[in-house]
Amino acid sequence: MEIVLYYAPVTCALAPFITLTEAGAEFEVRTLNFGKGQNKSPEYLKINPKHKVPLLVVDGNTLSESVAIQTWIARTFPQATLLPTDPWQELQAISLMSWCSGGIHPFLARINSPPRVCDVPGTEDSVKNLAATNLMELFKIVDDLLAGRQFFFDHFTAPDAHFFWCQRRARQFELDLSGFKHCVAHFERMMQRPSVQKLLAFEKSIQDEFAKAA
Ligand SMILES: N[C@@H](CCC(=O)N[C@@H](CS)C(=O)NCC(=O)O)C(=O)O
Repeated sequence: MEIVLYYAPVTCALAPFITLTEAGAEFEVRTLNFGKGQNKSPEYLKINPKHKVPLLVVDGNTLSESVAIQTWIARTFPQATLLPTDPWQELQAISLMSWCSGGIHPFLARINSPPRVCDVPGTEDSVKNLAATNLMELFKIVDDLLAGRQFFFDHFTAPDAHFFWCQRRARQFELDLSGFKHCVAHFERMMQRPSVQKLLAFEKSIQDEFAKAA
């Protein structure tokens, strides 16, 4: 089986990178340089008209959307138990990832690029501030979920990788999450994982490459 992950530094494609690594999968990473618009190149648009990452290509078949990709990885490498085995708990995990993707991510995207949601001059700060306020409410919910726990379930599963990305992105936008002690502890725990260390080293090497090419 040939597995290819389309990825760009800093993006949510880091979640499936971590999950594939945790699965022990062999996979090739094809990196897109967003700064050079490679996600909007005719070649990439042919395989992903949404011009987004992550995109997984398995033996030539494409799969977009993080939640589907994470679920595919978990199902394809069951020995890694990347989703809980109990069916109800499995759906709870999918629910969490859907929320990361559809509930948390859109507010992070607004901070990243306010004009994509509002092009009225002078509203940029307001868009960012509203997104930050919403994110604080969402991180409080996660903080309560993680209270007394190392991970969302009784061991590392795919939603941990997905939420790790959300929290990392929020920190990159300098949101003060220090009040959310359980989220902070989760982030620190995730940072210790070899899969995350591998991702961070890979990301750095790509960022250095892009900086040289700029
Ligand atoms: N719902 C999608 C969101 C993917 C997404 O928004 N990816 C961003 C990076 S975090 C992207 O590729 N943006 C490029 C663009 O919109 O042109 C998922 O969960 O996979």
